[in-house]
Amino acid sequence: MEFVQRLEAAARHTEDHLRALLEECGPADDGRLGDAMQYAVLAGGKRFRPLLVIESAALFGIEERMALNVAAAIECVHCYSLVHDDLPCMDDDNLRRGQPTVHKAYDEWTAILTGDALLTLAFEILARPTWQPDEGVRADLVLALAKSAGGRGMVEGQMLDLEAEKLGTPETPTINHIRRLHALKTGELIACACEAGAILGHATAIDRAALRRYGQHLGLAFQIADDLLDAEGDTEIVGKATGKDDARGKATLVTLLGVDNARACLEEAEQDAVKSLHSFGERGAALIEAARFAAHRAL
Ligand code: GRG
Repeated sequence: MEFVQRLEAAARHTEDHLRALLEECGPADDGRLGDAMQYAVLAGGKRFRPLLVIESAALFGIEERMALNVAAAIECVHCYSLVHDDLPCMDDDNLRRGQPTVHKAYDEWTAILTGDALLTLAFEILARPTWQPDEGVRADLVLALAKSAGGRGMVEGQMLDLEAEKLGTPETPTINHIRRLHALKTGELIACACEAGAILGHATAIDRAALRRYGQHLGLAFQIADDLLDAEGDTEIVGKATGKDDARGKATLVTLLGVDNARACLEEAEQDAVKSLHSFGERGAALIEAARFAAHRAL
């Protein structure tokens, strides 16, 4: 199967699973919160992180139906982060996935509570005993996601990003500062999606570390591609506002290094990601294609 077809299939299956999970574990009545959670989760998105969970787990012979629960949990965390990031007090965006952001379609307090509910739902999905009999695997997944999403992971990355933009600290961001910010804000959740496949597959510590490393390089490539799309992309295609980093004077690898040098960094990150898969041989083909997709994506 071509990579794009794999991604589309993973997206379809993850969405079906998310729909069922929201039905089963979402708010008990058909009110505003349940409605907004569905809006935040089911209205589009590439579902790239779910694909990474599915393909990483497949390396160890784990069937897609076992990986889908983890894929859905990580996608819930991703969607929560987008809903909160779009709020006026953070990135202040009106458009996400080609549609009004949650606080525009509803209001700010609904958007905050929707994000809160999605974040906690993610951990409920992982902790429920029914889908995975091995409690060690469940606990390991909960721990990995908590570490990647929290105050030493994605939230810390978001904090560094907002401090730079709103407080102007550090006054002169270095390339290393930006790389660290990206590693936390974008890389941690992507690395967690890859590591989760290894956890599901009871992988050796060496294979697990290799997948995490792959995810970290992939995360950097994904973020530089995002910054290039902001600089050069078309809002109609990307589904969100573009040209924002330049207009706000935001430091990114593209604004600091220029488009050509940023593209060179992107290619290096893609190659580093591929190198991390070396020990998997031909079994790593799907993840190599995922790295190519992340680096050359148009949306
Ligand atoms: C609010 C704690 C908190 C964190 C927010 C994810 C995030 C951190 C901010 C979103 C803004 C941004 C550009 C983040 C970098 C990661 C990224 C490129 C997110 C968009 O992910 P895609 O392209 O989105 O996978 P879709 O819509 O396809 O799911």
